[in-house]
Amino acid sequence: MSTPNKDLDKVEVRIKWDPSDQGEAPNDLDIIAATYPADEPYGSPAYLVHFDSRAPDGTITLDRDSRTGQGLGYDEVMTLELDRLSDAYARVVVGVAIQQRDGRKTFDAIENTGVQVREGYTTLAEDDFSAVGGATAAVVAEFARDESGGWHFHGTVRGFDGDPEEFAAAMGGRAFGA
Ligand SMILES: [Ca+2]
Repeated sequence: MSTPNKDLDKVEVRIKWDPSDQGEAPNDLDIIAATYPADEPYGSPAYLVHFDSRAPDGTITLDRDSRTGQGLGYDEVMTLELDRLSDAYARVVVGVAIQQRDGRKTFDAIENTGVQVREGYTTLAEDDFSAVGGATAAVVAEFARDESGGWHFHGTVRGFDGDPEEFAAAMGGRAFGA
């Protein structure tokens, strides 16, 4: 599903899922973006963006937030204005984590999950998490600057087992590949 794509300006990552059955703990998926410094692109994130954390310069924003998956269409949407990102940053990794507040929950346990990465009306990648059904979180997109400064996209879905905090700390590491 990988589509090499050069010189991206503004991209959108959106996810959808079905609510839990009545009486069960809510299904809450979160989009998490981690921005990495140019001088240490595989080090610790410079900052995270998710429902509870904003980009200091407003270039990455969570436009829609859901804690239940209720409603039509995409439930949670993040916009990344890569062309506005400071030169101090060279890499952005985006993941999706399932909240584990009420016990371990994997992608297999949630109906109709989907993720789409788009630039304008062009779909860069689309996935249903079926390949990582036993995971509690997954990396879904990676954006990196090339030597000319343009941003390009690596589409890949890689599973992770852990809570959202552990995932956010680990998702940009070498173990997840490049
Ligand atoms: Ca959420």
